[in-house]
Amino acid sequence: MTQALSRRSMLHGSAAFAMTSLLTGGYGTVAVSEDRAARRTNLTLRVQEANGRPTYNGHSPGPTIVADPGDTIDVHLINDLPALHDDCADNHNSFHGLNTTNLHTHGLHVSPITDSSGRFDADNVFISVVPKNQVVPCAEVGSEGARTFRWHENRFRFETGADHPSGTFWYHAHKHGSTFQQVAAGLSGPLIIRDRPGVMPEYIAQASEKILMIMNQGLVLTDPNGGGTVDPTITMRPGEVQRWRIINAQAVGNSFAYLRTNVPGLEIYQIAFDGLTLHRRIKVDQGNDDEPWLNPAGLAPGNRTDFIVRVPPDAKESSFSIPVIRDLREALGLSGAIASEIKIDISGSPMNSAWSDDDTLPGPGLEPFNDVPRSTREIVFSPQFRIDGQAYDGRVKHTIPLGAKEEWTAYNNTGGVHAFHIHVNPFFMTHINGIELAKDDPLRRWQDTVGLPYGDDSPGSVTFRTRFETFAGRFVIHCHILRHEDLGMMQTVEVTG
Ligand SMILES: [Cu+2]
Repeated sequence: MTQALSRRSMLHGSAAFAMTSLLTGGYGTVAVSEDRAARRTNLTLRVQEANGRPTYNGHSPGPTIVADPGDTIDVHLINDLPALHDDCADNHNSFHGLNTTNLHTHGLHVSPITDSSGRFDADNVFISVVPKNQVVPCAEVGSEGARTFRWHENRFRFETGADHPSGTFWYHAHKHGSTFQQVAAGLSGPLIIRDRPGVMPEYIAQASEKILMIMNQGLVLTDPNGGGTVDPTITMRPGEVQRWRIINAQAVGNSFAYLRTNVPGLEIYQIAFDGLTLHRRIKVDQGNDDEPWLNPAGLAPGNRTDFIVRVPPDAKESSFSIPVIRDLREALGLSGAIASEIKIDISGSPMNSAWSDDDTLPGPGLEPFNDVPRSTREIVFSPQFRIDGQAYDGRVKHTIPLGAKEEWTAYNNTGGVHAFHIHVNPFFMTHINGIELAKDDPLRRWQDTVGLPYGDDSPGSVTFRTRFETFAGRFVIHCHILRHEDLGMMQTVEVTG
């Protein structure tokens, strides 16, 4: 049994925590309990080949990491891949260092450098964990952004704050030059920050949960220990309510994905995006092949969505499928994309799951972002996998004071599809193509990755507001079509303070 599982069973048996205070300012505005000591989640991720592909502990996806807000997550990463001695490439924006790896906690608000003691690496993607006996004859990236090499193994420590949002996150390899191939092979896994007791409506708190990862091999119903079932059958009883946490972990082609949710026989509601709970649930019943950035349940690579799925209490026995559209091609658009599917079996005696007709949800627990920041910044996704006309060179492109509030506009003048992702801090979307999203538009929301619209004649754009909170240090923004990242579509940001 893994640590994640034993922790889960232990915590299921523990008493509910008293909600005793309201923490304001800082990262968020959330109720936190004062009588709850932060705890530690430990696990080992051994990167090893299985069936000719890199895996975590022999599985793809890796085991589910489960923690509570405020917990510390310790990961002992061991790189047992064979040494390739290929870390020094003439062109740092080509595929290289293919068996060198590291670990990124996608969407977590944690330090991009080290833990608070300075002894352990945190969410630092400039770390390279090389295979045993690897020879690394030169630093990989220019002097200003030189990588730090760790031999064979490394201990990462991710310290979440007590005010960390609860939700669906994920982890994956993020070593520049091997990110695409390693994530494509399956070096990723779910990372769940559990809901604070008493915050979610009862029908969500009581729903049984499934974690679904959209991966190169198809749609995977994950096993908490790692691995899972591709294109699974999910059996539900009349009246049953389930929570599906869906992670788009693909790394091939355009990597966009969505579920065709206009299936008769199920009610599907979106309750969270990118691990951040919405203020209102949204009934999703899309059947059209909208441009993915206009479908609130559409997933750019890296995005997550949480669905509440309900079988009407009077449903009859039936079987049907939910198509999962996965755009695996390098060309534009979604038509002709490959479909996976979730098979649904409605059977068994009716059950009386908790339900509510109230659409209200608690929201992400982040301080609302109502004022327009005075500081603005523009970046341009440009042709040949560049940002602002330059391929990644490791140097700091944006220096931002800690605590800054900024409005960013990311333009896409490539005529092709890309996905903007920033580490450490999420952002609040306000405009698409310069047009402000209405207050009640489901796309006006927090997220950490966003598909960039593109036009044939003029650049597409997204505009968002973000705060650079809590953590100083260097981290990256990049295209989450990971092939593009490896080929140079990445920049280094430094938060100073
Ligand atoms: Cu891209």
